Amino acid sequence: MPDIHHLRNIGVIAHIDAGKTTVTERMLFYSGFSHRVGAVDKGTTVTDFDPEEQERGITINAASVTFPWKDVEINLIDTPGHVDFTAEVERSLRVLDGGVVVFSAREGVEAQSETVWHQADKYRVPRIALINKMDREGADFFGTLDEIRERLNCKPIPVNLPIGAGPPHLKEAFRGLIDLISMRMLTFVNDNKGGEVVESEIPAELHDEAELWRNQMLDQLSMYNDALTEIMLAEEPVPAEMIHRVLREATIHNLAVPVLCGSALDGIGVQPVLDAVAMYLPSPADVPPVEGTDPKKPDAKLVRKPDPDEPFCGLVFKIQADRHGDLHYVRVYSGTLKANSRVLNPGKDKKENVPQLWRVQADHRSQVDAVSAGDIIGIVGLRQSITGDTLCSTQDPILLESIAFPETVISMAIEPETSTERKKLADVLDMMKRQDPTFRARENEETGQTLISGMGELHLEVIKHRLLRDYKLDVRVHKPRVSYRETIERLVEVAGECHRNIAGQMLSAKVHIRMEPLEKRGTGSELYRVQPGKAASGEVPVPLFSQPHGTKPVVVIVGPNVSLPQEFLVPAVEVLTEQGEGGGSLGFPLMHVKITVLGGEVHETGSTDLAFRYAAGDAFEKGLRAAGIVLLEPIMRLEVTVPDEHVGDIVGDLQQRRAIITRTHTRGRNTVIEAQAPLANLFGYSSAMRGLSQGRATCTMEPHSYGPAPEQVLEGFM
Ligand SMILES: Nc1nc2c(ncn2[C@@H]2O[C@H](COP(=O)(O)OP(=O)(O)OP(=O)(O)O)[C@@H](O)[C@H]2O)c(=O)[nH]1
Ligand SMILES: [Mg+2]
Repeated sequence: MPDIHHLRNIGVIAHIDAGKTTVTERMLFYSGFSHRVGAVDKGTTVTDFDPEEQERGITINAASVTFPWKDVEINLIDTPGHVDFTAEVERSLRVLDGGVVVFSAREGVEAQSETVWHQADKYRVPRIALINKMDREGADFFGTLDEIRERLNCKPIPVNLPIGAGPPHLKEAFRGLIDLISMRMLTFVNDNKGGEVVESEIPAELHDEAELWRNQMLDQLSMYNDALTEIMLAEEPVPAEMIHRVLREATIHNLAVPVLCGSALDGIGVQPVLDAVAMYLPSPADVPPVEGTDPKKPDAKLVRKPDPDEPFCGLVFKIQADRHGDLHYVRVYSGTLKANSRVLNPGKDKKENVPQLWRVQADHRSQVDAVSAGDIIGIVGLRQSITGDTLCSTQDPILLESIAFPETVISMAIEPETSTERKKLADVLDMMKRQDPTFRARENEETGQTLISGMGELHLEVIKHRLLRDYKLDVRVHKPRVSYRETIERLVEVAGECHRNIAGQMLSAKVHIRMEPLEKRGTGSELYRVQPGKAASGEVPVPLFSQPHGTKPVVVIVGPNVSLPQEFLVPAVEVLTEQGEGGGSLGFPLMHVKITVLGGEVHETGSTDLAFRYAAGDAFEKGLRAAGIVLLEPIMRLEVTVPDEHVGDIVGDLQQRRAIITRTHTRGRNTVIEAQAPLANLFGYSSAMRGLSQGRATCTMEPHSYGPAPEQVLEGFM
């Protein structure tokens, strides 16, 4: 097991097609992990091993590999760039310590680069940037650098400069780098033997430019370190070791982003990226201790240091189903985890056996006996845990923050052709749900149809392929449509009652509730737990959990002065929560709704647990009826990049699709149009857009929010 200081957990993140998988493939080759360089376009890379990925030439699943580079061991996750698979990026960034952000020197900072950048900001993940594809026609290192600075609002510091730009047939083709720290020229032997890096003198004609950029780098770095400033003021040479140290500190504290350049396809500039990973990105020991709460006392904050001798804790961030059983990927934050041990899942208050530990190498794996703080490992044999769950030592419980995933926006009805297929379908869908937290499937017993939902057209298309091709299920698949949600229109206060004669006993109870629309999603701090067995009277409610990115669409709380006994309050809250999760008046999932239990009436006889369940159910129904329906539809954020001469056509078409154009700006010879539009009007948009621009416009879209649907759509459901 490597020493923690020599470990790097990193993710490669970027817009689709920037070259993440190609960079990864080269890294694996130069590290000696693999003996040949695979190509994305031939479907032969290590990390795009899924046939679906190989056919489409894009990454769909985040794949992890571990390889050595000089004296460090790198756990790397190659993430997908397509927005439909953004959850893969989210969960990877949640558990990684550093990121390599890849940009295309030709396209610059694209829409999804901004999205992944902000995801990395959210988890405060230190980054280095690679400006890739320097060999492409129109590659612009300095233009991309400016965009990184301006659009991503950060302090990029180039540590190498390109020599030339563009494809080999150009006179000034991209052919190597100047290392601004060693002030040497680097060229790269692109052969099958492991790729040698050749150092030489900087050509005389490039010397001044190199000096200029080195001085800029030192000026920027001097802001972070007084000793460096003093050396510079004294006009003495700054030692390379000092530059590395200051840059490392600045990077780890998210103050600066080292920028490199290269062409992964031609094998130029990849080894310096590996050096930069080792040199500037943090080891698990460099990041702050992980924070969590005591599962029994949610207000009590706990921390665990990244130390093998601390009590064990880790987070499940991914599940991969497999015929030998599910493989749970876990980031170990503290302590040591051994095979054949027992751990606690504190969120579910369940103990779990950990029979086997596996180190995963893309589609291969090897068994290990133990793993310690800072590492990433696969566990086979867990039964209860799902993505986002904490695992910890049974003696020293700690609950870590879970991972929040976005809401689905698009649905598709599927139905089994025969009843024997039904069971098979249900099993496969269950497995898919375990693997993919942004995939939902719900069976409608009346129609026999199952509604599956996901993040976009491509997401559902990939799932459809899996069902039909990989699992050979005989199912009919309908056209995709948008995933609607419901919320309520106004605040209401209602009383739900129960007067029922059940098995000769008269049951009676009354529950008062308030139901109100929430402007935004409920946050964790608004969630309260009723502690079974304790009187709730006059008690300040206890937060259930604190989850800043809380995704509870329906929040149920108990008002401060409720004097109902716990034995009735608990079932009432349970029913309200269940009903809230069950959907609204039109059967769509509810969101942005808060329900407060205001009180209730206990009758001398007949007030039982069951009576309160009925009364709460009645209150929920009455509340929904009185509060009015608002049908919500998904609104997408679009970014269309289009040559100037086609802007008019694209804008006209967007307006017809009820789009609101939020901003336009120019990038090179193109106009970038940013807009928001209902997903319902965007089906088939990519091909329409290509038609209007003779194939020259490109577009990305991602879910933005849910907004009220037009009246006629609502009427269609009434
Ligand atoms: N010319 C050139 N092409 C490159 C370079 N790097 C990658 N490509 C090509 O760009 C395309 C996309 O590369 P990938 O490595 O799949 O990009 P990715 O970022 O992994 O894409 P997704 O995983 O789908 O988001 C492929 O056709 C690569 O061959 C490069 O440095 N120069
Ligand atoms: Mg890829």
